[in-house]
Amino acid sequence: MIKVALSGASGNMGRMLRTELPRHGVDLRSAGGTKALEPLHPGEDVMHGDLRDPAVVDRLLDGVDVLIHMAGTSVERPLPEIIENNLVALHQVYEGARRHGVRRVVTASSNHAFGMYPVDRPIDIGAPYRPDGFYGVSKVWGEAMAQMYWDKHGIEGIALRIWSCGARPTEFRHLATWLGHEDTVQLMLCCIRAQDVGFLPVWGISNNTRSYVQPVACERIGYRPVQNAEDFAAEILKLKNPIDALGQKHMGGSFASADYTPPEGRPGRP
Ligand code: 15L
Repeated sequence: MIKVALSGASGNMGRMLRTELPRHGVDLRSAGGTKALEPLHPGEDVMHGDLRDPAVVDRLLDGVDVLIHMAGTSVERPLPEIIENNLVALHQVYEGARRHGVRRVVTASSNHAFGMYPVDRPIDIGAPYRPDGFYGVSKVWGEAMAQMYWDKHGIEGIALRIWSCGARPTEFRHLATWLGHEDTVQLMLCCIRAQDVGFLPVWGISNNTRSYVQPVACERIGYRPVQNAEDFAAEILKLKNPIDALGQKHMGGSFASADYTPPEGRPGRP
């Protein structure tokens, strides 16, 4: 049986996956960060700790075939924090994967590595990066790490470019970016079970009519999303869009318009 470790198990996605993956037969070890996880049932394989510490990484990866790495900073934050959590910790995780012979690392990449694309034309999986902040830049770096550890050390890597994971869409942007929970679980099971992926970037998104990416499916791992945010459009369209006008023009939404230099403030402008 494949042994799977899940980091970031106390985060939004992590909490859901920690409950759902074992229901689908996954032998799971779940790791939280600073706070201990309350076991969901007696004997649940849980741990916690700071992944910048190699001893913590060793506990996480002992006997593990596949790591689902969801830990890290998941929003825009000051650069030093992002460097510690998304670069330094990821490096420790990958070195631990080498020590323990982990076969595959599935990392949480993000749509924010592409957030400066305008929303008017869908992008495909080969689109060049256009990050919308330092968080997005850290995800570009994470994808490069995954590629390098596959090419140099033979550790397979799936970079999941996650859009907006949630139980349901709650705002206008989500009509394009939603990743429903049923699809998330299907996606993770595909990432665990697919054969010989090497390094592979995959969109983490549902089958949304207004999707910012095409195609949404990943045939290589057998991921065929079935949820569609359009089913919620009638109620979402009644709500005020919380994103400002500039953010609405970019795939990254509010991440794109934060700390943005307008044309008149750019170099070479009078
Ligand atoms: C992400 O990458 C973030 O982790 C999450 O907080 C959301 O902002 C999401 O993207 C999104 O773009 O909706």
